[in-house]
Parts: sequence; C-alpha cells; structure tokens
Amino acid sequence: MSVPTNHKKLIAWVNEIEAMCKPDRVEWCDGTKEEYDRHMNDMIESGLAVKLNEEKRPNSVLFRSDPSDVARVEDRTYIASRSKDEAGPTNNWIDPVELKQTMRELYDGCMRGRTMYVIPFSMGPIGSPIAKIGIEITDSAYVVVNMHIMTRVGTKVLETLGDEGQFIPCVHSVGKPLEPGESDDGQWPCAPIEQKYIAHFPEENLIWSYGSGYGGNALLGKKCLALRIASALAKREGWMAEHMLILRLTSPKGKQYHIAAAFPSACGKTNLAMLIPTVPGWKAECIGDDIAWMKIGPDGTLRAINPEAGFFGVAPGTSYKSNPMAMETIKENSIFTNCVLTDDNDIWWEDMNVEIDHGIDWKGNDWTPDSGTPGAHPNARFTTPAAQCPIICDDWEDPKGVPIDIFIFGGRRTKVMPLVHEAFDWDHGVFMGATAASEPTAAALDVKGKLRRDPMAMLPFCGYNIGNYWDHWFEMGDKLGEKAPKIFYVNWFRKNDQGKFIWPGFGENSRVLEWMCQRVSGEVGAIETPLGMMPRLEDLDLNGLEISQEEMEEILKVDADAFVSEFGDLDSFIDSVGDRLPKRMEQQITAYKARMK
Ligand code: O2Y
Ligand code: MN
Repeated sequence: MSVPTNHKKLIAWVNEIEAMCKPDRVEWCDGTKEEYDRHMNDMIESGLAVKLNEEKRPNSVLFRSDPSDVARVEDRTYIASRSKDEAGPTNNWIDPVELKQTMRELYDGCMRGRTMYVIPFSMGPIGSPIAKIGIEITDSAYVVVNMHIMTRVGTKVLETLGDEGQFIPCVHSVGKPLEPGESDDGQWPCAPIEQKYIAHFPEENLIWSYGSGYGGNALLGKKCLALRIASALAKREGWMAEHMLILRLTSPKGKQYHIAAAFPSACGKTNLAMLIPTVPGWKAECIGDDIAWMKIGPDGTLRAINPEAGFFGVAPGTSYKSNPMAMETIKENSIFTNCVLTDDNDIWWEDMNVEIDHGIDWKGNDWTPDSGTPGAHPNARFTTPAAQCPIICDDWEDPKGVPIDIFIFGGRRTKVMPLVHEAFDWDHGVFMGATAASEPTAAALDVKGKLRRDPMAMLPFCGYNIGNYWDHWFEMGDKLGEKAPKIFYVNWFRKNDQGKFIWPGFGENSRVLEWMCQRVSGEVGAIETPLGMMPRLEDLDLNGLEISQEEMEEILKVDADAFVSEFGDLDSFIDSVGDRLPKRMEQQITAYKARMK
C-alpha cells in the first residue's frame, strides 16, 4: 500500500514503529465506509464479532472480550513524566527511560502475524481551532472500527495535517503476536495483566499502550489523549481539557444556556447529557457526554467543543426509562461489547426494562435470569455515533464551540450533601469541584463508610500534578474574570431513612437546571448558607412534582455538624496533595471551616 502523506516526521515515526513491532503488513486507514464494512465483515467471518439481527438492529455487531480485559486498568496506567513530582500523588509514575525500555522489549515483534493499522484521527471537528490531530498505530481491527465511530478518521485528517503539521503519536498493541499459521480463532487477543501498560509521556505528547484491546486502554483518542495528555497540554497552552458532558438548555423565551458538568462514574453523566426536561417550555440538546475541551474565545467567553464523535456508553442500566435518547441512538450502526446476545440475535443487558428468558451471556455461555450471574458484564459498552442522537444540537460540530455559562460538579451522597448549591465565586467553585466526593457503590464495599474524593471527576484522568491542576483552574478564573461560568454542585442521590431516593432524578433534574439558568440571568433568588448559595423552596419550579414539603426541606438543608464531622476526611485528602497545594485552596478550606463552625 502506498503511503498517503508526504509528512516526513510522520512517515519516519511509522517506519520506526513498524521496525520495532514487525507486523506482516501496514495499512493506512482512510476512514471510508468501505473500510469500516471490510473490517467488520472480516471480524464477523473470523468469529470475533457476531452480526446482529439486520431487521432489529441494522448494521450492528456484538463483540465479547476476554474476561481478563473488560475495563480500564488504573493500576497499569502510568504518567511517565521526567520527575515523579510532576505526575503528583494521584498518578502511578515510572521513570520514562525505564518504562520505554520495558515497553520496547514488549513491543519488539509484538505485531508478528498481524496487520499494523495507521489511523489518522482528529479530536474535535477537523480544522477547529480547538481540535488536535492524533495518529494511532494499532494491531487491532476492533480498535479501527471503534475509532471510526468515536473520532473523525481518515484522509481529510492527513490533508489538514499537511506536510509539517503537529500530531500526537499513539502506539497500541494487543500484545499477542501470532506464530506462522496461527490465528485468533475468534478469541479476543490481549496480554496478561502484568504485561499491560497504558503509558503517557506528557512532556513528549506521546502515548504507548500495550496488552489490552478494551475501551479506554485501546481507543487512545479518548481518555489517554483527550484527557491525560490534553490536560497537561491545556495547562501549558492556557485552555482546559475536562471530564465533562456538554448540553444546551433553551428557555421558554428562547434564551440558550450551555452547561458543562463533571461527575465521577456511576452518577448518571450520560443520562444528564441526554435529559428530556419535564419543566414546561424548556428544551435540552446534547453536545457531548464525556469530555469537554474549552478555550477562551475572541469575545472572552469560554468556548467548548466535544472532541469526540461518538458515545462509548455503559450499557447495563440504560433503558427507555433512564435514557430514552441513548436507546434511540443505538438503534443502528452500533458496536456492542460484552452484552447478552438474545435468541433473536439482538442485544440485552440488566435493567434494560425488557424481559428475556434466555440468551448467550458476555462470556459466550447459555444464560437465563436464574443463572445467578449477570448476563452482561457491568462495564459492557455500546459504541454509537453521536450524530444519531435524536437530540444532538444541530451545530454540535461548530468549530468555534459553544459559550459555557454553567459548570456543575457533583457526586453520589445518600446523606449530608443537599440537592444543589452555588459557589459564592470562582475560587469557591474550584474548591467545590476539587473536594467533590462520592460514596462507594456496591462494587466497592471494602471501603464502606469512606468517601471517595474525585476532584473534578479527573482523579484517573489528570495527566499531571493535581495541585498544579487546581492552580490552573484558579488561573483560568483570573483570565475569564466577569465572563467566567457560574459554578454549582448537585447531589441527585439523597435517600430517606427507608433507603428510598428522595429526589426523582432523570428529567426532573431540569427543575434544578432551570434554577441555575435563572441564577445566571439574575431572574431568581437564593439564600446564603455556609455551603454556598441555595434555592429557597419558592425559587424552584416544583409544579406537578410528587414530593412533600418536608422532603424538599430535607434535601435543601445544610447540616453544619454533619459537614464538620467530615473535616478529618477532608484534611487527609488535602494533606495527600502535598507541597503543591495552591495557597488559594488553603484559603478556601480555612474559609469553609470557619463558615461551618
Ligand atoms: O472501561 C473503559 O474502558 C471505558 S471507561 C469510560 C468510557 C466512556 C466514558 N467514560 C469512561 C470513564 O471511565 O469515565
Ligand atoms: Mn468518562
């Protein structure tokens, strides 16, 4: 195959990786439908993928991964900056020279018997001033088809790159070379856990991933590039790469508000990104469900783009009740991984609100509801084009991005944290995001009772020292001045003494978003509390909602004693940040404690 670029640096790098990995052949991806179909058909024929019922789920397939390769591997994820301090207390660190040495040995000949694909991709609309170009080299056709959906792939990216443009090199191998005559035989290829490495070299803008074919470990545009490498790049270049959904709300008067929101996993981020408001006259549209890249625009506002082109959503729990727009999005042209295959060749998962009495589970075994194990893996995923979402904004690919009015942070707390509060000012909002906490869900019972702090939902994704990251937030506030978004904190998850959720959530969350928008426009009041500004009952539109006044008072109460009892947990988290803790954060903590006493 001829090389479709004259970019000397790119060609030299591809040659260097080819010499190290020793694939049987090299293929440059052009991003066409023909290419996607060809790879998909090959994988169906080889038994790696199952074609779904064309009438029920057109142009869609199911993959089953190896049971050892089902999620991001945080323990095997490294920030290999030159100094350990630069990576900071929240990241695994290995000296970059040592890590490269280890990984070079693994990469040596790792693509034998396979094709090495070169995927030119753009994170963000091609040519947008906020977008970045990456080149992923991989030996996985599963990665190629997923990258087709999740990013903008192909010839147009190479044209935009030209002969000298900058790109972020990303190397990926499943880590399973084939002997002569050997094939995968329909088995998901990957390496044992102790050989998996998801490595980031932020000073070189370089990503090396080895041993996993799954999701965030392998689709390198997403968490590796768009968050870990981009966060470090954004700090250097004065912009923001955040783990945030982006949505547009339009008021009954036609005024648009743009919201970017960060939540730790299992807090309903994709559901909020595709919310259907219950408040009459309000409209919500989706721009992105996971990542926001934001730059200060010529008018001084913070402009956000979704760098991705698809959704890689958690399947279990997604239903017409929890997220009808996601269900509509995945009706066709989608890739499913580790879901149940139904008897009529469609997909199923737990809490889909559909009954089945038999299927093939994610491990390929016969399954019934009485099997005693989940049919779909809890981290089973759908990969689906964002453009198929019925409520995607018409201009979601506007290269200029949308002006952000509101930032929301949040977490899952059954007690203590009220439904919503607003920051007094930017610095206070940075403190709110930095100390965001969730209670562990059932999956992490070992740490019961302990809060999991997840600053700005970036704990696994900040590519440098978290103290410096908070500094960057403070500095962005200084630059934005009056045009800085207002910052809020929400908790949809308060429970009563019987263990039932008090707030109904889902579309009803629009009532809280409406209050935020009206705060931005100065149309509604709030009262000052030690936690922040909060709505009085009469400030929220509760018409038609089945919730008692006592329940509302309960979820809008600030119990200062309860917050005081968490000072110890807050202190140990803050102490863990070490000597790069910003002075302005210390001031916020002192002020917060004084307000609560
Ligand atoms: O488990 C994976 O590999 C995917 S993780 C993921 C995927 C989509 C959106 N967010 C996440 C996340 O972990 O935050
Ligand atoms: Mn995410």
